Amino acid sequence: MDAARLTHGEKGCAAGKRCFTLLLMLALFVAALSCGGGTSPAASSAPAPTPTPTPAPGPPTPLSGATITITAAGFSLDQTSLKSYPLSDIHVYQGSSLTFINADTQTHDVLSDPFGAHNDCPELNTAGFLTPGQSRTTVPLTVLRSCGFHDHQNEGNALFGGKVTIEAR
Ligand SMILES: [Cu+2]
Repeated sequence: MDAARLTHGEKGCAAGKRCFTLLLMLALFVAALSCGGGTSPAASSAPAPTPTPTPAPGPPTPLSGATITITAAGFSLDQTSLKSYPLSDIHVYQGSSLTFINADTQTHDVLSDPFGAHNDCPELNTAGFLTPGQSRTTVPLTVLRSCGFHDHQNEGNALFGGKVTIEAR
């Protein structure tokens, strides 16, 4: 079918100069089109970002535990937990524990907020007094609530504190 059309077209062109002029104009038109078209795909393809696979939407899944290291600079949350939560807003599943490591050369005393009473989450008080190099894991956090915790020896210093929220599984 295409071959037949081509043959027919060639015959038509061979008939006169007019056909050549038309072809020339057509060629120029096509050239102009491809020129104009040449820039637009290049412009549109350049900024087109590769669709990055986005992680699961919504809030991160609560942790099944977290480790807080204490140095002279304050508390720091373990890197794995930090991918989901900051130290100031840790979320764990019910029954999880927090582990505190004293990596300082001084003693520290990890207790529940509030300052003075230390009774928001009594379970957190089981971390307690830690000598240099000592670490301790709290008893499981079973009650669904939010509790701040702090180093009793640095009360009021925001660097020596954090918060944990216990969530149902
Ligand atoms: Cu205190």
